[in-house]
Amino acid sequence: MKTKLLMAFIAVALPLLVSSCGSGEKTAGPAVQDAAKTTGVLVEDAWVRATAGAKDTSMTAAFMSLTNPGSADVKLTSATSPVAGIVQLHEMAMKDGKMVMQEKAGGITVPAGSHAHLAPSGDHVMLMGLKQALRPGDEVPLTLKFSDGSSHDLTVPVKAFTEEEEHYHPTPTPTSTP
Ligand SMILES: [Cu+2]
Repeated sequence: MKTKLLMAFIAVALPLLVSSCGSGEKTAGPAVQDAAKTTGVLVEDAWVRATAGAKDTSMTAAFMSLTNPGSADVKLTSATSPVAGIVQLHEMAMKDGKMVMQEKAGGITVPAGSHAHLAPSGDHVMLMGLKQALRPGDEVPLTLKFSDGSSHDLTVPVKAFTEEEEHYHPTPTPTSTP
């Protein structure tokens, strides 16, 4: 009887636990990768920021949630995309009181049994030297390579350039005169 209850609890609670992290944005829609090919790190909710409306249309960034179900840390070590001349792994850092982005030495660690969230104002996959404009609704091929030797070929949706622009280009808050 007790065992039965416990099993029921596990069946209900486990999916919740697994999905509880990074569930803030559930706008990504269906999974962007073939689950059958998944090894090592899981990639979820990947998206690329559209260049439409951006000040600098030669570069943009990809964001995603990475989950490492294994017992050893894994690093995202590199990424490539046919739409970009250069792809780098970036982090945001405070320099002289200003948030700047810079290449993340050694890659982005996905801790064992945990997550890494690539998000605006945090770590991101930087796409530079874009060969085309990226509009909402477009899809961008993106290949991720991990330190465990695995790689993921993704098709990542492009989403509208929104308020996170201010993390890259701080602008004064509009003030309304009383
Ligand atoms: Cu960057």
